[in-house]
Amino acid sequence: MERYYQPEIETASREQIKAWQDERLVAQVRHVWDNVPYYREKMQAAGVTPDDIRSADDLHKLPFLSKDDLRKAYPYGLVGVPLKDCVRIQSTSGTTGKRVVAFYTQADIDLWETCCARAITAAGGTDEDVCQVSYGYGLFTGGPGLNGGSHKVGCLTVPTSSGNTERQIMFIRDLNATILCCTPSYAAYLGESMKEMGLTPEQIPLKAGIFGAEAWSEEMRQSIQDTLGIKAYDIYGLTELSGPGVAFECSAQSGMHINEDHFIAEVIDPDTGEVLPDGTQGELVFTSITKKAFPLIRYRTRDICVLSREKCPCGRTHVKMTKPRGRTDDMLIIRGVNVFPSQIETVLLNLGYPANYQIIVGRVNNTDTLDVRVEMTPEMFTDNLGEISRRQKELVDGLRSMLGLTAKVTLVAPKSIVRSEGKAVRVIDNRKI
Ligand code: DLL
Repeated sequence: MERYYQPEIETASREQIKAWQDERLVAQVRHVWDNVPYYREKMQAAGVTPDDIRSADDLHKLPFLSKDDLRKAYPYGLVGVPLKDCVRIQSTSGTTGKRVVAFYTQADIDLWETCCARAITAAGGTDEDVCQVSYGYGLFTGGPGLNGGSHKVGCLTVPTSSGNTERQIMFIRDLNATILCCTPSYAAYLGESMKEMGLTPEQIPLKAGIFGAEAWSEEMRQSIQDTLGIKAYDIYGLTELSGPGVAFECSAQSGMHINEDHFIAEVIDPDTGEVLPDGTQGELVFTSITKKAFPLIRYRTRDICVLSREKCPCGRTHVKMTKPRGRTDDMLIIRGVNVFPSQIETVLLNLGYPANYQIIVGRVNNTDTLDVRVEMTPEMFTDNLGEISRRQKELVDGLRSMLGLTAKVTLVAPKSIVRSEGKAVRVIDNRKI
């Protein structure tokens, strides 16, 4: 039974989607003007009033909202409804020092969970499935969002939260879990641990994984799929916009459909703010058109991706976004060259290394240094120095051709790089200290 495949919405014509967006945007702009003084002041400063917004074509007239605005308005300054109508907050991990608190009415939670239910359904989930949610529960949106989606689909939900790898594996095996939701780095870790226990993909009951919350490469997808014997689907979202489920992958596994009945997506040039045509890489900007407690208009995500409206074999018509290549604030500038950690990951995985690595950036004599610590698999591990230096050279060459930079590569023993149970921390930038 596929209650959360909603073809009347998910395969609607472009005209129908546009009509929903027009109507909902006009109402949302009126809502923030009437109820959020912070927005009204920003709009007044930009010389726009709700009367100027007659359809989604007028979206570009509205000012952008940035993480800086969220910080200024913290904690209550962007709330659009009386607090008595809010039933929950969620918050970001604050790893970049910019904690965000998002507010939800019951209706906001319902639409968020519906988005997550669509994602689980698109990954083949039904009420026959056992869905283990190994994203963190609590302030992080991963656990609560997928938990709610799993309930809506009617899966038997196993709310393990993150961590305690032995127990995770025990539940997967004992309860015959068929769907696993967690970060891709934790999925890789679980896969590695099961392999070490001698489990073959055929002995693992999982059939699908719903992995997101951090950038992961196609190579990493392939490696997780092979180890766990599953299909691995990407899911995207951010706390500011509700959490996971803003966009999700379908059976085509080639980009994520954005839930366009709830969010309008634009891609802009991060330097000029100019709106770019579909198919061009730029910064993703979202407008939430249905959420009421924490409505965000033209929110700059800092995520870099490309939008595509090409016909999808799954039949869904909602616009697709590519896997975010990284964030504008993840991008490292090393000796003047732009480097995304995901590019380094691609080189390592293509050469057969696991996705366990650390990127250390420093500065010596006013020159940036790039050190990459790469973990070997147990099969690669050797004390043959000739073999190690051959491997190092191969990695240095691979990185040079991908990045145009010479990196120092250090090969380290299996399991010596700390594993992540949530979002992996791969970059240490000592230049900022
Ligand atoms: O990470 C929400 C989430 C939970 C998404 C579980 C998917 C699964 P935040 O902690 O607010 O929310 O972080 C949001 O994470 O702006 C992206 O930079 C990054 N991100 C999220 N999903 C993906 C993905 C959650 N699939 C930030 N690929 C976003 C790449 C992702 N990056």
